[in-house]
Amino acid sequence: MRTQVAIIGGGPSGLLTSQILHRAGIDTVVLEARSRAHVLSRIRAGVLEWGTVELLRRAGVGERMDREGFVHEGVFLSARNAQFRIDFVRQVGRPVMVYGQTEITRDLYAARDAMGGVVIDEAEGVTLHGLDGDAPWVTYVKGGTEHRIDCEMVLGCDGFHGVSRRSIPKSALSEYETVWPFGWLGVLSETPPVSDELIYANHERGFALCSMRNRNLSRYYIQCAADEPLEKWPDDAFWAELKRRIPAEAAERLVTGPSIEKSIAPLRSYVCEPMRWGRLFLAGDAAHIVPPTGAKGLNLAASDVHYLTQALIAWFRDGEAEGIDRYSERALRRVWKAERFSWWMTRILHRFPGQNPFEQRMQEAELDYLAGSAAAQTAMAENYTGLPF
Ligand code: RFL
Ligand code: PHB
Repeated sequence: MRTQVAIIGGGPSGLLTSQILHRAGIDTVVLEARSRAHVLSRIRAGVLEWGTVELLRRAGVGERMDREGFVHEGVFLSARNAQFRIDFVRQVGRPVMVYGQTEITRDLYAARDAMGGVVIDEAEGVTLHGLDGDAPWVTYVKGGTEHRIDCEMVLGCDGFHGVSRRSIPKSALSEYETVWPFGWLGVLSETPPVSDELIYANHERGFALCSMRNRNLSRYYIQCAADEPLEKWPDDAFWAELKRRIPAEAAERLVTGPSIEKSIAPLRSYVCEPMRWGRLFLAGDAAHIVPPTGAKGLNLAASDVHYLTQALIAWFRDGEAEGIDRYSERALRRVWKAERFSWWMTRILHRFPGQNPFEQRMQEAELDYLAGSAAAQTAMAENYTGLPF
């Protein structure tokens, strides 16, 4: 098989890239290791920056999001000495959209199918070849047979554990990483959300977050130990712990019910530089990971896709190399700022093992400052709703 662009990974980064390139007349093949049912059952991100919303609309996949998504003009933060709302629209003139990653992936698959896009699922043993030349190729096994795709570019959109980043020689990469000393226990339940807007809570027993997917689907998280067994958290224990950590009036209102999904996610900050090696370009979680506190992971994937598709369109249409040559530098400037914001949100909201009273007071002062300063709220709102592409 031959294509212009081989895309490794059929998550949001890979599908959105394929969709935008196809609309620009560029031929792509997407190789996904898992089944479509598996990809569509993942429960992940929920908050979209306004730039992500606009990118999805431009890609022709915004219709259901605009109909079913929820525009949030602000967010609540709660801590012992401060409980307050940050009004995004007042501070920076733009809201965010609450619309699940699961739904975006579904919309992207439907759009790819409608345009006759090629997405090969259950592709095993994907291997990248000839990345340092100008005629790379990719091999994979499907149904016991090995296949080969010749292409001009390879895009690594295969997440943190994918094969793409590992195909770059270690000596060509710089990696920066912090593993946080806790995880998030997440629960999805078919209950009405406790609040119209998200609540991020700093509590002495640990962080908690109230989020949502729709009017009858809630998503809640509590900080837990990264290596805790899930069996430690039957539904009753989860709800009881969540109630302790969120503001009292929210705890009173909280409607509980059986969990329909429950999982523990470790928290990591990670960046790999550069995001390009020869004919291989990395995008999304393949190149960087943020802790979920700032709701930046999917949004960073979207901004990478924006820079990368613009660069590839200029290259394929006009033979213009400036965009692909500067892709890594452009994307990384935004990546590092989102890393900083996610790191800051994580630091001010969680309980750290061995946190001493001074550090505790620093956290309280950060939150108190944020509660009382329009300047601090503007900075928070500017980052949360998304820095410009
Ligand atoms: P994905 O979604 O991991 O997709 C990569 C795809 O590549 C496939 N793959 C391979 N395919 C072929 N060959 C191989 N060797 C392969 N290896 C892997 C995988 O099967 C998969 O289908 O990466 P992508 O597309 O870059 O998208 C990134 C986002 O998924 C991620 O950043 C977000 O989910 C992060 N995130 C959040 N981001 C936000 O912007 N807002 C949020 O509110 C938010 N909340 C979250 C989150 C992530 C979470 N978890 C569980 C990690 C909440 C949680 C709990
Ligand atoms: C979610 O709804 O899953 C969600 C929302 C905000 C975050 C992280 C996750 O910061």
